[in-house]
Amino acid sequence: MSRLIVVSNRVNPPADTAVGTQGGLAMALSAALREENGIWFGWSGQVTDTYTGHLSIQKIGGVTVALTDLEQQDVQEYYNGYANRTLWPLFHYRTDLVAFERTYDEGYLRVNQRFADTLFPLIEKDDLIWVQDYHLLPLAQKLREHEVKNRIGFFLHIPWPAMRVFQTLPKHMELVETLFDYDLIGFQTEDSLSAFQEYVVNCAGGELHADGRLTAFGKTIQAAAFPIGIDAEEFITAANSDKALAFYNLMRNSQAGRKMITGVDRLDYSKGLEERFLAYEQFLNNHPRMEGEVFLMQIATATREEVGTYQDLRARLDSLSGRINGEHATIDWVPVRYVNRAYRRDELAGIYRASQVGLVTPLRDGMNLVAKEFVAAQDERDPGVLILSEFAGAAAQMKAALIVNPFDRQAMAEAISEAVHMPLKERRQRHADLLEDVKARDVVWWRNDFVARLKGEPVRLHEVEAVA
Ligand code: ADQ
Repeated sequence: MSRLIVVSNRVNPPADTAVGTQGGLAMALSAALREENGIWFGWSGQVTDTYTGHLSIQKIGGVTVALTDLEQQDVQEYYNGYANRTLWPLFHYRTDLVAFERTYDEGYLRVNQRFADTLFPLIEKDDLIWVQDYHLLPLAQKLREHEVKNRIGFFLHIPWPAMRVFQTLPKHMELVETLFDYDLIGFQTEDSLSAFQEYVVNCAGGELHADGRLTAFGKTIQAAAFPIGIDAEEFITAANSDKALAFYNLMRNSQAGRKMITGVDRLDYSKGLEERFLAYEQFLNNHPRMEGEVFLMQIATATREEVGTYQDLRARLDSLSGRINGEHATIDWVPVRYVNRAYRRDELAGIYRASQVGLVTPLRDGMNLVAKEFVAAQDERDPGVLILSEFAGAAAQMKAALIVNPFDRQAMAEAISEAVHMPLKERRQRHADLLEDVKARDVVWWRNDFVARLKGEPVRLHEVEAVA
């Protein structure tokens, strides 16, 4: 029987399946791995003095995981370097923040080689291999060098940038050539898929066939959009749990009748947090009567703290939130509650449910699962309003949200005003439309579609069209 091997930079299967403690993606991948008797392979998160290639195989929550340690230089050059200082900003259109350093490039290829060398002995003849995200773009090429003939798929969780942006990457063509060692490449959106196709056809001299296959570098692959979802049922259950209710009550009490506008993000420049703070300030300036009637609850968990750009961003946000509070606060009202902590999923669900507005305004985002979680957590009888950036992948599906351009401060300020004043009937209608899609295209739908396509089974295109 064929097994599924998932490969990702970090491996995080749930140790227990208790609602509220785990991310939907980790749960969905773990469920697939349990069903298909699979293995989850990746970096342990541990650092050794020198790379040993030692594999630690364990069972966590019924899932077999195979972990390898990396050495410090690997982490610096591959993870903090090429992945997070080169590819992440580039793929999010921040060419101004991209660092091109030869050592990063070398470290990235070296770690992909190490992953392939370490994974190779585990692979059996009929196994399906599913590689996740931008850390591991060249992995299939390194596996093929070991004569691995298995079907290998790749899913990119972040956007694929427009051709002229991607071309700023030194050795861009070599990187794309490595992708032609996969059988199937999945993107979050049609927009990313078209950008990739455009590059292949117009820059790499390839061919796009009528059935969507792409030929270049003497090889033919499948490429398609597979928009990721959340585990909607699990999140709805979490939102109705005792823990969520406790958080809901806590928030409602502390709101004291004021409307809560909520943002939940990793502290990342792609999430548009500065622009969001400024738009909220603009809203207060435009609508002085709303002072004391609303507040912004921004939860932003620090990530990638070893990368300087993230330290700078954190300092700017500290100062911006301080400035807005300094200018607008009164003795009994603070306009911005800015929190740098992480919360459990059931706690987050309670916070979303207590919110009148969800503000999800990334400058660029592969999908954005917070938008979907916000919708799933709402009380259908009295739902909050989702404001969503047109540059989040989720915007292609979530058309009943208030769609905004996060670079347009005035338009965002007016969307906040529209959201806080929206009548109940319209809120319910918009929410019902959004929830239908969040439930229909959940994470299990996404995973099954990708795996079926990787196995060579026809995708459920008719279902995509039906809910679109
Ligand atoms: P991320 O950039 O991490 O993911 P997102 O899709 O919003 O972005 O997922 C963030 C997750 O972290 C959500 O499940 C959210 O609940 C959780 N989270 C955020 N802040 C938190 C906090 N303070 N406490 C607890 N949990 C918190 C990448 C891509 C996205 C893509 C996903 C999945 O950048 O575009 O949607 O992968 O493919």
